[in-house]
Amino acid sequence: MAKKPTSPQGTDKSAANRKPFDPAGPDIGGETPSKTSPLPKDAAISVSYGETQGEGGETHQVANGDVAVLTTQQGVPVADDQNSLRQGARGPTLLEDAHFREKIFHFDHERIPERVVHARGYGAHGFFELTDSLADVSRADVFQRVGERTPAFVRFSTVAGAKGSFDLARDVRGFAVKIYTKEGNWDLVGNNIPVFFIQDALKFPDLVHSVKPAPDREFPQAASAHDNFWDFISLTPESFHMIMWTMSDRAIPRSFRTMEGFGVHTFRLLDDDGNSTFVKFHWKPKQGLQSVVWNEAVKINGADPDFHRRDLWDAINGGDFPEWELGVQLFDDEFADRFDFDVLDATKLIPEELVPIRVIGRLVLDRVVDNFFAETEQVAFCTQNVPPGIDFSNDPLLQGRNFSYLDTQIKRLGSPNFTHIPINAPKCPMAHFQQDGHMAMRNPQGRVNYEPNSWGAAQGGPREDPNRGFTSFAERADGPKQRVRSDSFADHYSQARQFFISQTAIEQKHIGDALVFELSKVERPDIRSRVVSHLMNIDGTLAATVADGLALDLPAPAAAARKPLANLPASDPLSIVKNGPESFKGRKLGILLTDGADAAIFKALLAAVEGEEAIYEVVAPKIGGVTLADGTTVGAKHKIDGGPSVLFDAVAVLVSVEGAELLAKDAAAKDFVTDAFAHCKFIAIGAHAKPIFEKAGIADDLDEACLPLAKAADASAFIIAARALRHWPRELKVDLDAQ
Ligand code: HDE
Repeated sequence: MAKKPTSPQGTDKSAANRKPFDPAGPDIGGETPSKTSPLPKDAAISVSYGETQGEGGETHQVANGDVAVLTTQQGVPVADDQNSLRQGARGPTLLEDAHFREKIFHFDHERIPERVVHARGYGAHGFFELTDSLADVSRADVFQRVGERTPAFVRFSTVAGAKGSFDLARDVRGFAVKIYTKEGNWDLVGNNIPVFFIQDALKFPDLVHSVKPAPDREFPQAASAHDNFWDFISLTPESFHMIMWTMSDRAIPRSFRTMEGFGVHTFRLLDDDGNSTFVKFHWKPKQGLQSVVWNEAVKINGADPDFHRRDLWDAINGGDFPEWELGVQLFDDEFADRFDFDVLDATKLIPEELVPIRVIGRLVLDRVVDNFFAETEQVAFCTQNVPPGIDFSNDPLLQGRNFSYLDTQIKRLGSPNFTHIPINAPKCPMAHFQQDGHMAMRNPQGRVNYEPNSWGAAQGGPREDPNRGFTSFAERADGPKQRVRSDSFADHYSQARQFFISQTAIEQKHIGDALVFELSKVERPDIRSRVVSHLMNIDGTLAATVADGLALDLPAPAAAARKPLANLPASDPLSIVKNGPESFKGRKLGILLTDGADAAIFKALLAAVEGEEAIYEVVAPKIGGVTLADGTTVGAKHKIDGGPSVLFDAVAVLVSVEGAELLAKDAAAKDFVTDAFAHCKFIAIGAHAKPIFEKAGIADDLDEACLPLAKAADASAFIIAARALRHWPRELKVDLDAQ
């Protein structure tokens, strides 16, 4: 605390009588480093410098035998990190204080620009393991040897929100994978949705400007529910297939672990002879697909804005390593020519029924980052990073991305040497003549930094290798220079309709609800109406539902660039509900517990959870935990108002008679059960819990997914039932829009 000056600044009449101010104060018990109180042996302030320092294996200077001495960036030991150097105890700070200047200077420069899109992300390390050789169609080294593991880093992200926004925005999720192959890094920079809003990269800045906060008011944050976005969308019919996906529950995933990933574009694979096969890449989660419901997402954002990153961190640290299969859809020119749509159009997918997915490997995430900034923030994905054996198609979106990613990394990371940062550096040998620039960590050695040269093999440096090196597919390209969109890109609605009819009834309802919600935030009625005019071309019932939800007259269908639309059949892989998990594994049970609750039932519940390889957290009236009827004490993870039921996949309410009486008066406890009920979760109800449900007003509505937890044997029956994750028929009873 600052001392009130007793004399004009700059004079220090009483200095002789005063001791220098020690912010640690006398009551810290000597645990703060100071000249007079040496560091305790277990003081956790030592600094690890990672790989970039201490290269010669030298040890840091050590105080008292085992704790590193705090130093400046120059390695100068620091004697006092609590007080800047000043002239007299109350005098001015001296410019001479190099430690102070260095520390503040560095702090002032800690921030780098956040990503222009996908700013909020979370990364983890793991590996890719080949399970089926692709040597028949690709010479890529990573696809040759079954069983071989290649290190990988993955960054998941939301698109529109700022770095500090919340995890459960209704948004596309980035699914960017860097695989450190022996022939260079392969960046598969994908999303959790297999199509995109636009067909030409030239429109990307417009799309992103429209969804980001409006430039005058800088809101809304991390949301597409506003005029600018829907204005742009309603004038961009090619976006409507993607809109069906982003209005579906795909845009509010339960976890990064429960979403698919897609390379989106058509790529090429090249074999040793330069033959090409088209390919689309898919990541299929072993955890099954799962999403939350919108009302839940809104509440999760308040209760835990870090819901997704915490989930990934906890799962990996808990040894539950998330895993995805890598699948490929392979096809040739002949298929491309006869397919109803253009395989170069990123607003279209290829249904799995037409080109089945061949699983060729698995991606496992088994290590969290050591340092968020160094790894997750500094990782620089570039779509152009492909090793020999993988190549690009002419998809205009992909071609545009190949420019954008390299360009943006220089802006973000400040130097063309961002490849020298450990997370971006290949793990295979590199040899080239590129040099210098800001922060160059590696430069050519010796006299020769050009080629061709005549210095011979020993001194002349690396040489190109036409056999091993990267080659592009020798595709013939011809035609006039022009700004046109191919007619083969013109059908904007058929696959949107296919997506919609492939959903279960509850998923279709959620799409309608999402559209009504989003458009209800749009202020201009003409924009709302224009959106519905496109829905008319997709599904008449959906259009009517949305129009009704907005109290809008049904508009005429928008003029379609191509008619008639193709009548495509439903495709099961497009639904989340049809591809859900088969167990409660990796899911989280929230147990609302009070003092005096039945110990045997509690233990049975834990055993059932453990048997399913799921996890649980205890929510209690006090964070200190509870004492069960048999005297066992149980720690709590959350106090009730800090652990709402939206954080869990299913809930159990196990209370004593007194506990129920207490909780029946508590708003947070009542929210706990009403939300679990409204979000269609499975609920286990202990013998004494009824008063809480009565006071919450839902006792008479309880259904077959609200199971009794009156005896120990009920526990396993409950967890087995909860494998279904949600009891969707309930939603039709609790949602006004559905009645
Ligand atoms: Fe990106 N995108 N994008 N994008 N994108 C970026 O690169 C861009 C697109 C995707 O975790 C930026 O490093 C253009 C499709 C992911 O670091 C930027 C176009 C897909 C990430 C950029 C697209 C993606 C990005 C911003 C239209 C799915 C996060 C920061 C042609 C296949 C990567 C950065 C990470 C990030 C440009 C469209 C996925 C500006 C021009 C389609 C997962 O370069």
